[in-house]
Amino acid sequence: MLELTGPTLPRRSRAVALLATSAALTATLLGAASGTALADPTAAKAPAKAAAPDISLANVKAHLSQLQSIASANGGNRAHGRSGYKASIDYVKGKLDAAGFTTTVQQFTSGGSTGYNLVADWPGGDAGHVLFAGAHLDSVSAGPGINDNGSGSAAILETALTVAREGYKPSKHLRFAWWGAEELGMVGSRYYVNNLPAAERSKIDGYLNFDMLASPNPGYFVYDDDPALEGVFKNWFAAKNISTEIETEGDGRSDHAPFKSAGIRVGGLFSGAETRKSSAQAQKWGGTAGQAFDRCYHSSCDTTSNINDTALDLNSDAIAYAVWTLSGGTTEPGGTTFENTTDVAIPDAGAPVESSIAVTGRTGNAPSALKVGVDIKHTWRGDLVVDLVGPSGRAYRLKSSNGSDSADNVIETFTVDASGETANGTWKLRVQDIGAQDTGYIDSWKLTF
Ligand code: DTR
Ligand code: ZN
Ligand code: ZN
Ligand code: CA
Repeated sequence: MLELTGPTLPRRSRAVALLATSAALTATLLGAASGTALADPTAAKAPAKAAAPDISLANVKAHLSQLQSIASANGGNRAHGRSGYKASIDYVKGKLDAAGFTTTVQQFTSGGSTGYNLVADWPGGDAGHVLFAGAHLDSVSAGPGINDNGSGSAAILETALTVAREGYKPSKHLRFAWWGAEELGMVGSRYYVNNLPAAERSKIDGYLNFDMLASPNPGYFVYDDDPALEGVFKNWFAAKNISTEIETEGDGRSDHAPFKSAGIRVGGLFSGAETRKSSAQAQKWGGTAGQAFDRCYHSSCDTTSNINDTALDLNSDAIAYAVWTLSGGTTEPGGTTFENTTDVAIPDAGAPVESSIAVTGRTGNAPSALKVGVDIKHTWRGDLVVDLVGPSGRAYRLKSSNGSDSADNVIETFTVDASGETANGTWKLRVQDIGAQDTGYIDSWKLTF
């Protein structure tokens, strides 16, 4: 630790003799759960429950654009047994693998063609209690199936990617699935359930199904198969003053059916298909009475133009709320900490200095709410400019200079959207003193994922 020596001088003229130690870099991985000695006593506190994040509509629509492109490049559809379906599986799998999910592709045969289910597990959580969210990825052969069911597939994909980006640590184990051959009669999901050992089925606390979430003339329907799961969704919409109706026509008409038949609690959301919107429904939801919720249902016009953004956005956020609420986890602010406690002298009105932390052992990108704990001792903090530099070399401004801020020290935790950075790599704290007189040093700093 630095020893501050020298005469006591007026603030601005104080010259501080700094004895830099040469302590080795101590990038320490501290896990709050590990019970090891923690550099930051606050990390030992029970982490706060994580509030569900907003799901980016832009990101969900970007997935839909990809699915549209896939259909356009493969005969205009993404149907079971066609090249467009396997290309859809490959797209979704690629995103999940890059984000750190454990993915499995389960093959089955239907109608003489090979079908594929994609199952993605988020590492961690209580393996004895699984929260499961699914959507069928196949379209009919008549069209690209962007609402039916690119919408459900893209919404749970972006929810899964948000889990990874947030570094979410659920109490329960999270599983997501994209089913094949639903349009042939829930063939893929039934194959999955029928081949799941009873002991594994009993671990599934609930299965949430999302089939058609963005119908152009949307309704807001909630599956009523399980009162508790129904209540989670109804409460979320009620908090936004959006009335919902129970989904009455769907029994047996989508991938929740095989799970329900196996005695597993099911829930889900639906924005409507070929049925016409009533006047009363149009009164409360807007849209056009007497017109089908989705006039392009199972048609070639079920393209990216067949999407209601508001319904897609609301249903995607409702999914995130249900996943976070039902999995009872945290985005632990003190979960995994990397720290450097080596003192680094900051030259007075001089060149910037840097302190590095090598992050290892993580997967995917850094979170959108990366915590950066800074402890800089200084006698006039307004002189200081402080940046976080990610492994890419991009600088993220934490603190700018302020000539009138004469207070001592910068001891603060900053929150940075570092989701554009890989988590693993060398991170740096860059500090520059741009004002003459008054000096100090980096005492320690840390990153919490
Ligand atoms: N069978 C679904 C569409 C569908 C129709 N009614 C419901 C009710 C609940 C979920 C889905 C549906 C399909 O064509 O994929
Ligand atoms: Zn369909
Ligand atoms: Zn469908
Ligand atoms: Ca200075």
